[in-house]
Amino acid sequence: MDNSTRIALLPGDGVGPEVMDEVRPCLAWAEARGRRLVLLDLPHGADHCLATGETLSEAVFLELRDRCDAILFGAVGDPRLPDGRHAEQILLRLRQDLELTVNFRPCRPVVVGSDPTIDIEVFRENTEGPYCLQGTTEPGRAVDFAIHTEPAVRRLLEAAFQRAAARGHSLTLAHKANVLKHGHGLWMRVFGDLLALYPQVVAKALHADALLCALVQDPRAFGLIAADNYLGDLISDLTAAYNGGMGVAPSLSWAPHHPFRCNALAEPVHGSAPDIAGQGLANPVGMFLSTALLFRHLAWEAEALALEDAVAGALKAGAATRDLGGQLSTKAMGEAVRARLS
Ligand code: GGG
Repeated sequence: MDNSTRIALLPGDGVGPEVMDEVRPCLAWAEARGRRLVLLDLPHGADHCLATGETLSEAVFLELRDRCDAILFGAVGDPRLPDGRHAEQILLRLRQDLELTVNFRPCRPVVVGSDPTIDIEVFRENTEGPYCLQGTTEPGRAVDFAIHTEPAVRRLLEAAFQRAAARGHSLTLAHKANVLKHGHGLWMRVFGDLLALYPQVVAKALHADALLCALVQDPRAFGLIAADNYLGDLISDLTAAYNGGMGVAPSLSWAPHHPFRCNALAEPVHGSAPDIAGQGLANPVGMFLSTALLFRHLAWEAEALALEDAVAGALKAGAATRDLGGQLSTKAMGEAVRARLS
C-alpha cells in the first residue's frame, strides 16, 4: 500500500500563487530528506471560476476530503467577484465541511524589533459563529445569523485546554456573554465544564472588549486565547501586529475528532491582497510558517523546526520585504529563507 502523504496545493487568488511558489521547494526539500509525498495542484480560485463557472465541484471536494491528508492554501478574494461567493464556496466550505473546528494562530515574534518575550496562541473556532453564512438582506434590514453548537465549542475549548495544560500556559476565553446571551452563554457554560476538568490550567473568561484593551497594554500577560470565529479573527489580527503584521502570521486548522482523511489546512492569516498582487511585493513568511505548522501536524518535527529556524535566521540577518521596512521581493525573501534550509 502507498503510504505517501498526499497534500493538495490551492494557491488561490491575488498574492496566493506568489507566496505558494516560495514554499513549493520546501516540499521538494522534505521529500529529499525522505518524506514520501504526493502533491495535487489545484487551480480553484477566481480565475478558474471566471473561466469555467466552477468554484469547488463536489468531485474535487470529495477528492480532497477522502484522498488527501492535508491542504496547503494560499489566499482567496478577488475584486472581479465582489460578492465573495467563490471564497465562501472554496475556503469557508473546506473549513466547514471538513469540520476543521480549530484554527491555531500562534504569535511568537521573530521579526527584528518585535518583543521576543511575547508568546500568544489564538485558538479560533473556524466553522460557526456569524461566519455560518446564513442571513438575509431585505429592504432596510439585514440579518446575519450566528450559530454556536455545543460539539464545535467543546472541541475548540478542549483543544485549547489541552494545549494550555501541555505548555503550562494560561488560557483566556474572549466572549461577549453580557450581550450575546445565547451563543456566548453556551461558550461560558462549556468553558465552566472544562475549567473543572483542567484544574492545573490558570484560566479565565474576559469580555472581548476589555481583553483587547489589556492585550494592547500588556501582551506578555497572555498565553492562550480561545474565541469564537468572529472574535478570534479580530484578536489574531491584533496579535499579528506584535510580529511585523499580517504578512508574517501563520495558521493551521484541524479537526480534533478526525472525521475525514483530510485533517489539516495550513494557510497564512493574510488574504489575497489584490492591491499588491503580481508585483513581487507580498511577504512569503506567513506562508513559510504555515508550512512549518503543517509539517509539525504531520509529525515532521525536524522539518518544522528547520523551516522555522530558517525564517528566524533570515529575518535576524536583515532579510525583509517592504511590509517589514525592507526592499526584498517575494522571491528574494523566499530565497533568503530557503538558503538557510540544510
Ligand atoms: N489565507 C486567508 C484568506 O485567504 N482569507 C480570506 C478570507 O476570506 N478569509 C475569511 C476568514 O479568514 O474567515
